Amino acid sequence: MSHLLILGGTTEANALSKAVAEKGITATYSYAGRVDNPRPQPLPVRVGGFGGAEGLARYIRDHGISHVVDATHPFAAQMSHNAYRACSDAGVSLAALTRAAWVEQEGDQWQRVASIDAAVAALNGADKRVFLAVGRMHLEDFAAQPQHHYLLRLVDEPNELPLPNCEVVVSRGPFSLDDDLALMKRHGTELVVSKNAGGTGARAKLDAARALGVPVLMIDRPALPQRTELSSVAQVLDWLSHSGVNLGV
Ligand code: 3Y8
Ligand code: NAP
Repeated sequence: MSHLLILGGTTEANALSKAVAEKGITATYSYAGRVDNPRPQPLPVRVGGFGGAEGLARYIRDHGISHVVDATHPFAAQMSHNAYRACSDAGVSLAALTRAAWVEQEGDQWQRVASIDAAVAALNGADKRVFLAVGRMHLEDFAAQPQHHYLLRLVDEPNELPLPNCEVVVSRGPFSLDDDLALMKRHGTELVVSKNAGGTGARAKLDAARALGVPVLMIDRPALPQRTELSSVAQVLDWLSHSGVNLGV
């Protein structure tokens, strides 16, 4: 009997969830529990950490998980490393559903940095109007550069903010070019700070930056484990069927 665990939290994970549910494949969708109201899924959902790689290996054994698809965000590196270790310990198949990194295009003005810390360091200097589109979890790091006027886009209303000079937009993606153009014009954005998330859900800010002639500070992805990487739902379904999962009709 197969049972698929989807490590979710992305647009691609949601597309996979829909396809897996439609095929009647036994599966569970997993969220970390980062936001107040995660998007509902057409599969049974579990929320919260597993307790490290050991906890995930235990979850796999206790729930008869036969396959794991790591469809987490490319910056969810700890989860991806844990999934790799847990699946090899528990002897179950693992594949990642990933999306290609964004690449600089004609008209883009990117400065690439290797990490969030490097992005903080690169913000040294005179105050600017900065669209800090990296979420909530690392905002404290940017308190080292309080001189800027920040536009923050967050999924949930924040409790407190570590930045003295900022305005907040509460909005979850996927985002549109028109909305991001209007947002950046209204804010008078002079620099966009972005993780290289890839995919379609968050790229509107890059297209808006290009259209407005605004530079982008682009944070490269952290290192991820060497694992089977698939780039579409169809490839995942094919991988499942070739590793013994009955795709129903
Ligand atoms: C909880 C689950 C869909 C999936 C939506 C994708 C697209 C929109 C773009 C900007 C960038 C950011 C952030 C972002 C995007 C999708 C996708 C994606 C970036 C949800 C979701 C969860 C999270 C967690 C959240 C983080 C934050 C990061 C906001 C659901 C909506 C900035 C990443 O407040 C917090 O603690 C937020 C935490 C991790 C990064 C951070 O450091 O704060 N995502 N985002 C998941 C869980 O609990 O397991 O409700 O859907 C999912 C999505 N966020 O089709 O609907 O696939 O990438 N998410 C980044 O890229 O920089 C926003 O504003 O331009
Ligand atoms: P992370 O730093 O790699 O993971 C930290 C810990 O959070 C993990 O060790 C695990 O806890 C728990 N965790 C992470 N993802 C989980 C999941 N899908 N199900 C259950 N537990 C999970 O992860 P993150 O960057 O905080 O990302 C958390 C979630 O937000 C993921 O679902 C990710 O896809 C989504 N997301 C993240 C970003 C981003 O920019 N980081 C962007 C969009 C969406 P234990 O060690 O206790 O098991």
